[in-house]
Amino acid sequence: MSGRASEPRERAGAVVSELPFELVARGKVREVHAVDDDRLLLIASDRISAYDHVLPTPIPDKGRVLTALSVWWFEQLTPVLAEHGATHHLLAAGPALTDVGVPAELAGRSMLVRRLEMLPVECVARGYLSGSGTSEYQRTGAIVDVALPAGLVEGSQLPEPVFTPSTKAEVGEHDEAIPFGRVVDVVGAEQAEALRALTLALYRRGHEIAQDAGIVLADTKFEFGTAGGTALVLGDEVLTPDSSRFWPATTWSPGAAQPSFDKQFVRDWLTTSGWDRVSPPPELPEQVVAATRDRYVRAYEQLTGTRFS
Ligand code: PZK
Repeated sequence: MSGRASEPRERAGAVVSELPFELVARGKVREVHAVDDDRLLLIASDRISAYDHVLPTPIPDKGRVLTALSVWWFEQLTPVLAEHGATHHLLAAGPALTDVGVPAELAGRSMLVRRLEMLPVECVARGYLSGSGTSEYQRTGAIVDVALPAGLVEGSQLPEPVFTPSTKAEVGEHDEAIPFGRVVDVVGAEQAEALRALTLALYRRGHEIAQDAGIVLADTKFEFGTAGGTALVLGDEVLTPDSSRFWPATTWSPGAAQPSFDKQFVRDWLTTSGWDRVSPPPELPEQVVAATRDRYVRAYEQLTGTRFS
């Protein structure tokens, strides 16, 4: 992917005139820039996706909230990583980033990270049945090679969290669940076992912290890399609503689709708007934007126990 440094670029909520780093990867709502040979800058936009589309209306502060939440989770998870001989990729975030040339207006939505060799597997942990997991389970009684007990329904808590890795799909495609044996083929047995153990340990700790804050962490996806060795390094964003399913604990009730902590107002409005889910999606009304911004801020404040500002 080509990106020219210093070229003005449109962004949700802001036009950035001076970003002196080359674009190396772009996701639906985030991008990665190269700072130097050893460091990358992950920038979270205010864009929001729903039903596989990026909406034309940004959610103010979403990028700053998700970045602050990731940074907070990296700190919370450091002891779990250490128990497994692992680390994370975060080097710095926030105002300190102006020292490496990040414009002040972008610093709050940016993380400076170690450049890793990323492992080509998405490390998914599920503690509840939902989404593609439910459809797999209804068809086969399992999620790929992970057998589950009979009688589970959409939203059920699983007897134990499970590791259901997936492949990174091409742009526009959905990730595809793969058997553990495929992970072994790709990274070797020892690394595959380490990924599974660490993914489940991180999920368990995240679930425990979220539960204490009134949030059900239904599932999440981690990405790991290495940096010139065999030790695992936790990368990407962690335990945000964009990489995980967050449900309000107060309304958790297995048997039907659970309301999303963050996106439910957006989904409800889109499904009653007459949008066909194929055409470009419509602009969101301001009250849906405000309510959704509030949900992201509430997720941050509930989890961290501190005000977002
Ligand atoms: C890296 N991605 C996925 C994330 C996107 C795409 N520490 C790292 N070292 C090397 N590469 C990556 C990372 C991280 N994290 C991750 N692409 C490259 C990705 C965010 C936005 F557009």
